[in-house]
Amino acid sequence: MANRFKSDLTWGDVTPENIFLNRRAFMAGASAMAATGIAGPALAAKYSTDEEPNAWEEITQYNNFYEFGTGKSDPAEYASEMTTDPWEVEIGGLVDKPGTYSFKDIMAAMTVEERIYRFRCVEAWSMVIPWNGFELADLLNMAGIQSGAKYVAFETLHRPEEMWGQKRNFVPWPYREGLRLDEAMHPLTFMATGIYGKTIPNQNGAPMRLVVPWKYGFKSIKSIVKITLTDTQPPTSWNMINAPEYGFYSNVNPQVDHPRWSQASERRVGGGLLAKRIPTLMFNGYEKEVASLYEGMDLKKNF
Ligand SMILES: Nc1nc2c(c(=O)[nH]1)N[C@H]1C(S)=C(S)[C@@H](COP(=O)(O)O)O[C@H]1N2
Ligand SMILES: [Mo]
Repeated sequence: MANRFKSDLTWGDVTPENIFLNRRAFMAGASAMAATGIAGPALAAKYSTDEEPNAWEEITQYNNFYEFGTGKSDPAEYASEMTTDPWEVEIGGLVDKPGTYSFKDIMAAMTVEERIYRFRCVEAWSMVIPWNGFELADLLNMAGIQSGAKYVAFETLHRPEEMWGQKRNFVPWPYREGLRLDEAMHPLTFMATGIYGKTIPNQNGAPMRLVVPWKYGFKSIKSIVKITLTDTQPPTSWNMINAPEYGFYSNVNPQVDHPRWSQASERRVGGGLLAKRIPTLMFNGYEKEVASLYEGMDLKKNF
């Protein structure tokens, strides 16, 4: 456990050489790589885990993205119907520079780096994913955070003609998520635009999706079109659907069980259904980095 944060490694160090070489060739290709450009190994290291990343196929074919159906393979099957170019993100609320930003302009202003993070779904499966993207803090700072801002609200694209799941209303669309401002500004909080150095596939939330590695996966909202800074806690989809089961915070916590199942352990996807479950770590292993955000809070009450 002590080693989980040791990380002068990038995924190239823990995946087969040939893939790494391809990645280097890819990086050498001087194209600006709008969606996936990698800033360089130095930036990558600090927050990445040295656990072995899941395979591309696992990461991109076993998904939750209810806009395209509730089956794990539905997103891979249907998400190609979503148009992601052009893409605009409306940034508003308590910011100095509210407006509609094109994804292209956002990428031009951001420094893309790699982060290899553990990812833990509330359903008790997990993966290790080598994301590319930028810190959410950089984007919020670009918009200019006003002093009254306390929360950040996010919304996913609502376009039922391309997202057939939105024609059923068991989720109040658009999918919504939110963070406290200090959570949103934490350096681990990431906006992913790529995986394994490639443009992020639609089923994983193209062209940009949130990744909050110490929280259950449903907080990591996909295909974001709206970001609003607010002074009150925003409504969030799973909390609206079932508040007793899905709290606003939803920090990974092996000591607080879901009402219908234990959260003490998890199944690492790819290990096979009969593989031994692994223990779930407090804050998904990011305790050292984030515990101070919740000092003095009752984590059973504020689950
Ligand atoms: N818009 C939207 N975002 C979403 C979801 C969703 O259904 N719609 N599912 C969430 C859940 S439950 C999980 S576990 C992760 C899954 O991300 P992945 O498919 O990239 O692994 O996305 C989250 N973000
Ligand atoms: Mo999830």
